[in-house]
Amino acid sequence: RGDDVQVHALYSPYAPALHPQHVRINQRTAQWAVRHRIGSAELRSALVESDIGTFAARILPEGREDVAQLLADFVLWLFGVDDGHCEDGQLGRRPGALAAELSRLLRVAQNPEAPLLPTDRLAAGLRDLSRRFTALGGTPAQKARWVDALREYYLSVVWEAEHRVAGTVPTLSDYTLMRLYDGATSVVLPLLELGHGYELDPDERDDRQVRALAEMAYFVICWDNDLFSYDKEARSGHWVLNVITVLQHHQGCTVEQALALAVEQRDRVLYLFARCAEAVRRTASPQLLQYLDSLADFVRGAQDWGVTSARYALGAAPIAFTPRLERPSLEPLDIASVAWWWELVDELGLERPALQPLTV
Ligand code: 3E9
Ligand code: MG
Ligand code: MG
Ligand code: MG
Ligand code: MG
Ligand code: MG
Repeated sequence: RGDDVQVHALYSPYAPALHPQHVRINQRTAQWAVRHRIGSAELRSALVESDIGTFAARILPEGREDVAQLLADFVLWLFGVDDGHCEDGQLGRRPGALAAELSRLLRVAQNPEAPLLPTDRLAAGLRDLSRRFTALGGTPAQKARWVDALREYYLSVVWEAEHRVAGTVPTLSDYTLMRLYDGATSVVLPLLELGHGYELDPDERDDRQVRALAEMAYFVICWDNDLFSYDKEARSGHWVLNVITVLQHHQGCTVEQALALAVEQRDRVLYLFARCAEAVRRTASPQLLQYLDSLADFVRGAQDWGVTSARYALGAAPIAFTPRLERPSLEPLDIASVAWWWELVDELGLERPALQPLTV
């Protein structure tokens, strides 16, 4: 990592896992990107070198290979949008025009037969993904869920674009809320169900505690990404939002202090996730058990992919993981948009760890 920016072993209680067909999945995703000519030639070759198929193979280590393939192609497509349109592209500085283009893409996802954006390659790629989602057995309700999740991702990148144009830095609470969606984590969840051949009861999936668990997973995946991608984003020469930047800006602290704070935050949320998931499992349906397993695979998969992918180039100074947290805490973070997650501690009757840290 950069000169004085050092992350020690990160807390991660889950075991690494990888689909046995990961090499084939990764190769096919590279072929898919080339066939659909996703992004500029430069972006495409960078994406093809990033082992995105391996990422999907880590998210669905025991899932259907055809769904892992769909997920891999979809994640590559998402990077095509996030890098190509939002972060490096012209639309990323025009929130209104970005909203219009993303709304057309949303319609293509929902109705691939609609003759919208007929010559656009990202639209053609999305059409293929949408058709495959249905062909692989995705139900109308799962498809609607996927389209809705894309909509919340799109809404958050428009929010992000406004900050990019204005050159402003959101508050930590606003950043957290926006980041729950602009990491494109929620769009992956319908594929976790499809990948294991079940449909979670909507009342179980949207149960307040279960939704809190999914959101905690999004938080950890995005905070970890902010740690892994900090160098890439700081070096890019572009305005990029990242929790390190947000903390530095609002707390007036150094990069090292911001980094330590971000690590403390992701530790606290991941510990809360692990403890709450353990408690929720006691009364969970078989489908919910699988869903919780998949959330853990997603968290761990994002970590193992993040520290090894050429995209972040951390290879020379890899970050290690440890299943032990030295000072576990169930005290809430002071972040208004997500502090309610800690209400689960009493709701689920969790016992607090004996030694609480003295500082917050
Ligand atoms: C957003 O974060 C990255 C997503 C839009 C790319 C697609 C990834 C997923 C669907 C799975 C979630 C994985 C993550 C968040 C790595 P950002 O900071 O723009 O990603 P970057 O790679 O540029 O740091
Ligand atoms: Mg982004
Ligand atoms: Mg990015
Ligand atoms: Mg960039
Ligand atoms: Mg990032
Ligand atoms: Mg497992």
